[in-house]
Amino acid sequence: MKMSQKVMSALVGTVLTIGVASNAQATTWDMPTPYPDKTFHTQNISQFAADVDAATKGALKIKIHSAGSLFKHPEIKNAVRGGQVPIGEFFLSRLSNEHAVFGADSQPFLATNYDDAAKLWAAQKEVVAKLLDKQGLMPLFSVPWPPQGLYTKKEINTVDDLKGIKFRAYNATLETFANNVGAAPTQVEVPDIPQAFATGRVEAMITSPSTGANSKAWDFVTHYTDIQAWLPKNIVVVSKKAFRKLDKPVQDALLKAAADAEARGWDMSKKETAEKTKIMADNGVIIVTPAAELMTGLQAVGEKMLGDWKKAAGAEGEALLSNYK
Ligand code: PCA
Repeated sequence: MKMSQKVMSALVGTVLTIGVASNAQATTWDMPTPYPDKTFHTQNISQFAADVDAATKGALKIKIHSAGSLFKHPEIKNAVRGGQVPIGEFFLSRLSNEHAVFGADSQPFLATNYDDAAKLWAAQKEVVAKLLDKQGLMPLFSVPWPPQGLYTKKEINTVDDLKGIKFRAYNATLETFANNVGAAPTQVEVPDIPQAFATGRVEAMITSPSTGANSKAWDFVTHYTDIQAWLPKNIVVVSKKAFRKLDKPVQDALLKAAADAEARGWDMSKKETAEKTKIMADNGVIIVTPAAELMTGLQAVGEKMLGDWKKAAGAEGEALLSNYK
């Protein structure tokens, strides 16, 4: 099966090369992402793909496969690593099971605004690149989601109010956080959020105003408490092997488009925060400034988790934190 697929794609490749004789170098890269088309991250990578196309005069085309349609979220990193696809986007902190430093941006209340998130990324970048390099991967760019807030079906004034609630999680850190506040976490991917609420699998979640508004949170929750707990990031990685196969000018164009995408993505993210919070308010979600008691309680959980994270992240984690501070 594998072999015949290879032969097939070699044949298809030959036909395509003959077909575009004017540009014998034309390459198309399939790029999986877990997130739907209307997500600002997906819009940003669409622009990235258009920029690469334009800058290379069509020599490198990137075809985006959104919403987990080509590979499911948990498979994307290994699909790039294994050479099934040359490039992909995923949620960086999902790799925290490999090394805790990947999860720095999901530590509750470590970096809660864009300036701190930028400092954290600056401190994190090198060690992330080093760890990915060992797997034959190279990061191209990374963009944060807006600050993470709390979505519930009732007013939440203290940590105790979260006890026993079925809670949607998107990584191990959020799962731990939910467990620490006495909630019951379940992993649910973004495209499945409305369904998970509709069927009662989950009753609450922590995510950005982007994902809340895009999921039409007003259909299934009443309150959005703006706790600004952390700004987790997506990362786009490329296989080094695929990268090396590109001509130097194409490589340079790709890196330039990636740098532009990172800058543009951070700006888009900042804009999203207010825009998407307003959309939720306009649709009847009650936007709540968190009670002091709730914040104190959540921050205490964050402190405890940071202690555990430091132990797990070892020397790399220590270096990261001291760079950050
Ligand atoms: N949206 C994604 C990741 C963080 C965010 O804001 C999600 O909810 O899975």
